[in-house]
Amino acid sequence: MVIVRGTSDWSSANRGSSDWDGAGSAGHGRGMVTVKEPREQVFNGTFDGNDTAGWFSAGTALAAADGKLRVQVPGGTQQRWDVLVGENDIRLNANTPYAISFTASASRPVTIKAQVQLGDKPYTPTWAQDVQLTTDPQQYHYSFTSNLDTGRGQVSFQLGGSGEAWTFTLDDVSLVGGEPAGWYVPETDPPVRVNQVGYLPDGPKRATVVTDAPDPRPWQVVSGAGEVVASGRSTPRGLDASSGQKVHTVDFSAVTAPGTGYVLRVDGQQSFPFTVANSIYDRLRRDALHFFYVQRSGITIDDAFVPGYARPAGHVGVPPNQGDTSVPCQPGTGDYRLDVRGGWYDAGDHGKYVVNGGIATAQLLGLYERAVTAKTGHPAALGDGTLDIPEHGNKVPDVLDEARWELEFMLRMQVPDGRPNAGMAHHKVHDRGWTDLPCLPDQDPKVRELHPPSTAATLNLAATAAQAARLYRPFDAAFADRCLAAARTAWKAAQEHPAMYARPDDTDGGGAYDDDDVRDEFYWAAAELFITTGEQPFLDYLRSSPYWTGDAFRDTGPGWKFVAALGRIDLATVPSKLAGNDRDAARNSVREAADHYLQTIRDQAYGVPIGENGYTWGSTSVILNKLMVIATAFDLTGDQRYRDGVLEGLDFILGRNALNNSYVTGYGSRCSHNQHSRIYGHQLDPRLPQPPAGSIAGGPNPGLEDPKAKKVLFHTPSGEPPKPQFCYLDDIESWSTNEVAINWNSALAWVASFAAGQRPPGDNDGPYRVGDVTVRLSGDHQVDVVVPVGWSLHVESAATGR
Ligand code: 9MR
Repeated sequence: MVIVRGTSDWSSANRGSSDWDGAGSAGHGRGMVTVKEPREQVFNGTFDGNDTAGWFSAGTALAAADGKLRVQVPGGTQQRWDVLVGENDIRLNANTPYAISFTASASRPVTIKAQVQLGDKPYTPTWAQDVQLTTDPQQYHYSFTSNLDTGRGQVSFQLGGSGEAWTFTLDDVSLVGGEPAGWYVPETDPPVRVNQVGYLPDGPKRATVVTDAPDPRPWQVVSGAGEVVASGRSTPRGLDASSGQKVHTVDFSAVTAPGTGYVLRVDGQQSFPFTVANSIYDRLRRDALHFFYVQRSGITIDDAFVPGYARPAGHVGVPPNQGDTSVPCQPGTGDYRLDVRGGWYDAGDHGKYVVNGGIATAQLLGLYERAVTAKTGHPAALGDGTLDIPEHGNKVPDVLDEARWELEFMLRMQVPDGRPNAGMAHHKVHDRGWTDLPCLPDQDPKVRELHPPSTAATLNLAATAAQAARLYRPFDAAFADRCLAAARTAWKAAQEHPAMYARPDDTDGGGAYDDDDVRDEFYWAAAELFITTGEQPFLDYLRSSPYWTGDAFRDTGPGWKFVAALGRIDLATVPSKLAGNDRDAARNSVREAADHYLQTIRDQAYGVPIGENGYTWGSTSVILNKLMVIATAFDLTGDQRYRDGVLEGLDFILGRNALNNSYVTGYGSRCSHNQHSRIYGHQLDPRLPQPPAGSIAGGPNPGLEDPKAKKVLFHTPSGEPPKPQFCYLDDIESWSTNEVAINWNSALAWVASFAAGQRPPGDNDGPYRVGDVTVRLSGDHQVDVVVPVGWSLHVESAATGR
C-alpha cells in the first residue's frame, strides 16, 4: 500500500518528469553508489548492496540487510533523540522547495520524528514531522521550503523514547530540490605540475602539464630573479589513465644552478615556485622522523621538542585512561594482564599493532643501517643530536633512540613465560569500540584490550628484534642481548604456532591487520636472524623458503602485509655470512624488481612507479616502498638511473600529480593538512593542532572505503567513479584516503633520508659559515640560518639595502 502524505506543491507530475530516474538508484560496484537525479541530495538512500555508507547513527548501530537499513532500537530511552539515524553534509538552499520521501516500517506501531535540520549546533530545523509507522512498509512523501542555506544540513530520523526495544526498517530515502548536488571540484590550479619543494641541482627535473594541445608546446624555466634560464618544447603523452587527463611532460634537467623561486611556464601557465638545491631533502628527513616522537604513547610530549604539540602522556594508567599499564586480554582469550605502555600510536587511531609496528621500526632501523653501509649514506646526519627528542645527547644515534621506543613496546607484547602461547606476540592493543574523533590520548576513557597473539606479529617481533640486536650492539650491549633473546624466543614460538592468524573481522575499535599467509614473515625473520647470528639453521630455513628464489617484491611492492622484500634487501646489502652466488642472486633480484618499477615510472606521465590499478589504501606508501627498492638498486650498483627514478618518484609525492597536491604536511605550496587523526584534530576542534610538518597522507584510494570520501567524491559530471588519482580528500573524516600512519611515515623517512644523501662532494648549498653563524639553502624557498645563543639576526635585502 502506498500512502502519500504532505502538501501538494511538489506534484507527482514534477517528480515524474522524464529525466528523473528515481531517488538514488542502481549501481553498486567496487563500493560505488550512483545517483541519477542531479538534484538528489541524499547519498546512498537505497542501501543497495547493504551499504550504509554516508549514514550515521547515535544510540544504536547501523546495519543494512536485504537492501534496507535495519536498526535495532533499544528500549528504555527517554528522549526521541536518544536514538537516531541520519545523513550529514546535506546541501540546502534557502527559500527553495524540496520533496522528501522514504519507505519505512516498524516491528510494532510506533511514532518517530523525521526531520531536516542543521547538522551542527544549534541544530536548527527547517522541517520536522511526526510519522506513525506500521508493521507494513509504507512510502511517505512530504514537501517543504527550506529556510536554511547550508552545506551542513542533515536528514535524520529520531527513534528513541520508547520503553520497549523495536526494529526500524528504512529504504529509498530521497530529498530532491535545490541546486544539483554539487560536483566536488578540487582546487588543482595551476595545470603545470612540479615538485613543489624542489629538485637537486644534478637530479632529474621533470614536470607534467595538463593540456588538450595535441602538439608540443613551448616552455621556459624562469629564475627567482625573473630571467629565462632554459626553454624547450613539451612532449605530448596523450590520455593518462590514472587521472583521465590529457597531459604533456617537460624535461628541464638542464637547469642546474641552485636557487629559490624558480617557476616553469608552459603556454602562459606557470607552476608553483620551486627551489634547486642540494639540501632540499634535509628538513624532510628530520620532519618525517620527528613524526614518530609526536605519535609516542606513554610519555609527555614536550613543547620544547615539537612546538605546538605538547600533550600529557597517553595511556599511562591515569584516569580517564584505562590502559596501558595493566591491560587485560580480550574476554575469553586469556586471564592475565600485561604492561604494554609505550610505543607509537599507529595512525589516526590510538591502536598499537605489532604487525604494523614491525615494518615501521624496520624502516627506521633500515634507514640507519643503510646509512652505515651505503656509499651515499652519510651516517653523521642521523647521529646523536640530529633530532629534537628527549634522548638527544645520550651518545646513541637519535633514529635508533626513536626506533627503540617502539621496540620496547613490541617486547612488552610478547607473552611471558608460564602463560599459554609463551613467546608469541599479542597482535595488538586498542580500545574496545572506536575512540571519539578527535580525542587526545590521555583523555581516552575506553577499555583497552590485548588481542590474541598471532604468528605474523610474533615474526614481526623476531625480525625487528634480530635486526635491532646487531644495530644497538655498539651502543648498548645489554639491550642488544635482550633483543636477540626475544627474537629467538619469538622465532621458536612462531614455529610451534605457524598458523595463528588474526581475525579479519576483529575491527571493533581498531584495524585488523590480518594476514593468513605468513611465509614472507617467516622468510624475513629468518633473514634477520641469519644476518645477525650467522647461524646455519637460519640459512637452512631460508633455503627451504619459497622466497629463497621466489619473487620477494611483486608488482605491488613491499608493505605491512608483504614483507619478504625487507629480508631480501638486507640479505643483499648488509654484510653477512651469505656468500658468493647466494648473495649475487639476492642482489640481482633487487635490480630486477627496480628495473620493473623504473619502467612504470617511465610509462607514467606523472613519473610514478604505480599504474592506474596501483592506487590503494596508503598509495603514497606503496610508491615510497617501491622507491626504497629502486634506491637499494642504486646503492648496490651506483647506476644513476636508479637514483634518478627515486628522485622522480618523490616529485609525485611532493606535488607533481593530478591534484597538484603535496601529500606531506608543510611541504609545498598546496599540501595535505587535515589528515585523519584523533591527536591532530584541528579541522574539528581549532584548539588542536594540524598534523606536524612532515606527516604524509595515505593518498588516493579508489576503494573509497570511508563514507565521507564516498559521499563527496562519487558525484562526478560523467556519473562514472572518479579516476584513481582523484580519489583523495584532504578531510579529517576520510580515513581511507587521508590518514596518517607510522608505516607510511617510515617509508617517507627512508626515502627522504636516501634523497638527502644525494649530494655531490663539495655541495654548494652551504653550509656557509660566517663567524659563528651557519647558513644553508633549504627546500621550500627557505634559508636556514643558525645563530649562536645571545646573537640577534639582522637581515638586509641585497636589492633594497633595507
Ligand atoms: O594500512 C592499512 C591498509 O593497508 C588496509 O587496507 C586498511 C584496512 O584494513 O587498514 C590500514 O591500516 C589502518 C589500521 O587498520 C588501523 N589504524 C590505521 C591504519 C591506517 O589507515
